[in-house]
Amino acid sequence: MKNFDTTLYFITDSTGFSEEEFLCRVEQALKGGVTLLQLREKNKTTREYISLAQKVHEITKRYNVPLIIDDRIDVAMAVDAEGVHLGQSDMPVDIARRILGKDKIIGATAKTVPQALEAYKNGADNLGVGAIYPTTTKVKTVLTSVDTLKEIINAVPIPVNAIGGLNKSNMPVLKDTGIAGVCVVSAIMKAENPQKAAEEIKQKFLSFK
Ligand code: TZP
Ligand code: MG
Repeated sequence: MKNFDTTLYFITDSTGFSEEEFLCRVEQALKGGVTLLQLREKNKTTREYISLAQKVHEITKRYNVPLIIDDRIDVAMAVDAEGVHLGQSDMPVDIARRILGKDKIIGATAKTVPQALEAYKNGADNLGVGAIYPTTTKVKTVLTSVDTLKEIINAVPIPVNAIGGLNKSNMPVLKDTGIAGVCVVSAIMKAENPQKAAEEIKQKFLSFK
């Protein structure tokens, strides 16, 4: 049985950071209590993506936190990451499951109940739903209402993380939704102190969960 904790799901964005600064921030976030970490790179070559993923994996392993690779099952396999996250234009979940096997974590993006049900039926372990708020992170997305989020949570038995513009101040919107965890990029990545930011976001989430 796969055992992973979706409470504080941190998605990285290396844009604007030197590799050294990026890796340092990743480690600080892990020190702050991140429970699941996704490496998300949109502009790297395959070789660059693998190289960075290897370095990030060395760090996440020390903190016993699963490493999830965004979009790319080849990169995930190359570095023996613990899982992948697949969007609606990425490899279909059932095919990824066939290739990766039952032990890897496969997460999927869902913006509607039918998408959530399909991902679950095809073998997804967890879902990311959003954007709940407008985001400054570079992503093609539309807003998902909290009502739709609740419908998705009620429709599938797998953990759902909310994503998009979330920070410690606006997170209470997730109260009473049944959400399994919060997913953030900039609230940790761009924080003055990523460790403190992670600690505070986690504490806030657990205070109303
Ligand atoms: N998918 C929907 S919103 C988003 C992704 C990858 C980005 C969220 O970033 P932030 O900085 O936490 O708003
Ligand atoms: Mg994707």
